[in-house]
Amino acid sequence: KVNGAAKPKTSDKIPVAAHPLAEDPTDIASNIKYHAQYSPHFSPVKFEPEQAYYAAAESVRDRLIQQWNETYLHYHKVDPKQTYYLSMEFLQGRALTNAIGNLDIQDAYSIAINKLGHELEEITEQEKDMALGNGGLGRLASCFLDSMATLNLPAWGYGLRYRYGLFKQRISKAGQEEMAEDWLEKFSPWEVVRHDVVFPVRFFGHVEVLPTGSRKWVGGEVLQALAYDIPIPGYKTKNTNSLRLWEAKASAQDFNLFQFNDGQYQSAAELHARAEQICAVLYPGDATEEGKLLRLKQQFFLCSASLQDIISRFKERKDGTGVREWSEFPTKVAVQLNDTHPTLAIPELMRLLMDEEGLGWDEAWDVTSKTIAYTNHTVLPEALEKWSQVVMSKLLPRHMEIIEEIDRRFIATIKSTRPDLENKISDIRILDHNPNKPVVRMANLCVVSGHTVNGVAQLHSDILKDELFADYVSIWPTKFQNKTNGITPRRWLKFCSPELSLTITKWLKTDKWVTNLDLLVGLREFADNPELQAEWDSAKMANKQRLVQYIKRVTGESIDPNSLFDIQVKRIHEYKRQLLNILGAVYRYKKLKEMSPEERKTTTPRTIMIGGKAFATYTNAKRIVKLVNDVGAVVNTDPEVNEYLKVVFVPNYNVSVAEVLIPGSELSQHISTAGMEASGTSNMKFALNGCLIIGTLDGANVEIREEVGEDNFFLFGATADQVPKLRKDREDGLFKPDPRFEEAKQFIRSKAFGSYDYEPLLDSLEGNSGYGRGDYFLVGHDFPTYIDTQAKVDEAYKDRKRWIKMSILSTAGSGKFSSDRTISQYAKEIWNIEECPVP
Ligand code: B1N
Repeated sequence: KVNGAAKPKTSDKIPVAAHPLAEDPTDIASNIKYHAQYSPHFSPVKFEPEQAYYAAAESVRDRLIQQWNETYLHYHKVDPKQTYYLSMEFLQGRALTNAIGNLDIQDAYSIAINKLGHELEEITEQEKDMALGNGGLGRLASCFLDSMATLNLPAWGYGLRYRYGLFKQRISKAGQEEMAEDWLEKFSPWEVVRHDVVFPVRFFGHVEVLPTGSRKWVGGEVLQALAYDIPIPGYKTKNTNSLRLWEAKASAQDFNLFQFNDGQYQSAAELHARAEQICAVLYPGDATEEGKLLRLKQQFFLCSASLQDIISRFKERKDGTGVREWSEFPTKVAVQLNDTHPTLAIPELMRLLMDEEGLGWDEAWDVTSKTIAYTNHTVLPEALEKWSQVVMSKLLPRHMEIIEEIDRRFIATIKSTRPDLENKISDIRILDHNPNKPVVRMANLCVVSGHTVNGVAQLHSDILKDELFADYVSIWPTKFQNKTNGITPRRWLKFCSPELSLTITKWLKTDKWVTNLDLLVGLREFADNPELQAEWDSAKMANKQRLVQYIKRVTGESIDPNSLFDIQVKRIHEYKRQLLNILGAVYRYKKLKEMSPEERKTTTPRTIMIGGKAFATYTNAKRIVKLVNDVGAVVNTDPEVNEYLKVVFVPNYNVSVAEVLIPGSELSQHISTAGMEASGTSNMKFALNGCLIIGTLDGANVEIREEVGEDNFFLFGATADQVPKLRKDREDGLFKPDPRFEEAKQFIRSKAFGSYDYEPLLDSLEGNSGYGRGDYFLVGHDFPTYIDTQAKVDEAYKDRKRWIKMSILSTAGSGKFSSDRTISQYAKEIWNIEECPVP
């Protein structure tokens, strides 16, 4: 590596020139130099990896902009029906590797950057993750954007441009510490501000009745929503879609110069300060609702700005014959709500159509209900959004009126058409008039107003139909669908695991699997082939080595690449049961301690890696993080066992960390209490990368096991239909804990891992505490079969051939989990949109 003053001669010979669409590496290098010089962000003396990253990103952006403009103009001309994916979260990760890969300019860029004295891999490391999401729900939205562009679908993402995305996690003696993560600290080369795309968004105020009888929302405060666009390139296609992120602004008129000159600096810019708050931070709640006024403002801000934009595009693309019919709107627009967070799109579309465009209720309702569809991502009661009617009436008085009217009409219809449901009305109506705290139930509003409701894995969709939304199914039997989640094979295999990708391409004799993932089944016939097995083994080993380096760099820990790499990475939550994992590790450690040195030599060495962020106020989740770190500190420094077991907490788990961990994994844990994980998507990423899963019959695990074959899946634990009875037994004192479970807990209680007070955490696994009732997540029930199944894993790993075969079969069976498949199904079965390829 040669930086700064020591630049090699080749670099000096390359002319500085703008070649925005260069093919030749020297011309690309010229264009990169051009950006370093003429789009400067740093003083001119340096050209270190950081400067090289920004200049290279800007040169890649040149070509994206070309395709992007062509795409917009093409859609404008053809005027197809378009999908708008509304989401409070997008977890994009890094963009440079992805853009270079999707544009298929990897080789040329790699050479060009070498000519400038750098390594592509090194400069891509300079990019900060765009982490505008918490976990699976946000990452799913980003995988969907990649697939929509790759499938040439006219589809947009709409979100918020948070200043601070998900917090950065530091591990100290005390456990997890959170720090603000400033992804815009310098600037993002991937966003383009559209100064011509600005919409007013109102808060508070009141409703006025006009002489015509129509109603109008006036007063309050008005902020401006300004559009920032991020290009979303498809893989090997010209189509480049947009992720439009809104930023809140106050206008110059709102700046009180008089007050300012009078020295009242704060009140002079009051609205500016409030505008800044709206997009300041992403709510770090994953599955817990904070119920803050600011969050509701954020949600409305996203919905209002996006719908005004969608409506203005609908009007703009009229066919030259004059104003369009509003009844055409659902033939041009599909709006997908990513969970209930953007539910306010429903009353906002009604308001815009009635109060701004002059439609009557029935006409507006017809348009709205044919336009909007809703995806549910969780059945956890605490994550089902309920907003106080009092707060809603203050912040959004007109929307509250509209919601009341939707509720009233729904009840009237039920009363007249379904007398049998009369006694269910209080459960299924939208408003909950509980005198202590009257609320609006957002999921109910979505189900009543949307044309389609879907779950995100078969089991989850069945639970929605049979339990959560059962009464609605009897009203609208065809409204409910399943769309099993998926992941993009570009980021999650092709780009993050180049060696394995090359092996796959070689044996399938085609690289078409990248856009047709079902082709991976073709690997099955070679699963026993010793040549493929050897190549597979060495590709996996390359990924393991990369992971070894990474762990060394971020934790200082040396891990053995010949040990079994066992990984659990996801948000820390009691239902995801990281506690089961670490109790298993504690039990393993204790047994290793009890063995003779000879006996230890017969065991399968393991490196257990656990990573994930805990919501800042979720105390038990933070205790779990602390426990993993404390166990690691003891085990890893114990010379008797640390050849056979290491326990590593991987700090600050995010998308780019996942891109290193997942390819290097051999076993991954997806061990939630059955019925609680709606789908999971990292399970798909691991399986696709030839990693075996130990897991429960929960979420998409069920379908993964079906696809990879039950012999290639380490199954354990209670099933979803057994859970209610097991909980009841537990409450009734009928549960008899396995002695191994007691032993593991007792070992922690003995202070073997330090003096931190783990009593509250361990107590959540006992009698009548924890989540209200003791061991709500059934860690005790599932512990013995978990330990037995882990023993089977150890045995299987000793047989290298068998293990590699299982690994190949995991990849071979992962075709179904491409987000291309998921998105094609949404396009056909929910959105009714077609591809619109840019010529
Ligand atoms: O959505 C993912 C699923 O794969 C996961 O199983 C599911 O847990 C996740 C409130 C959520 N459900 N609900 C949320 C996120 C943020 C928030 O403020 C709830 N996330 C999921 C994709 O389908």
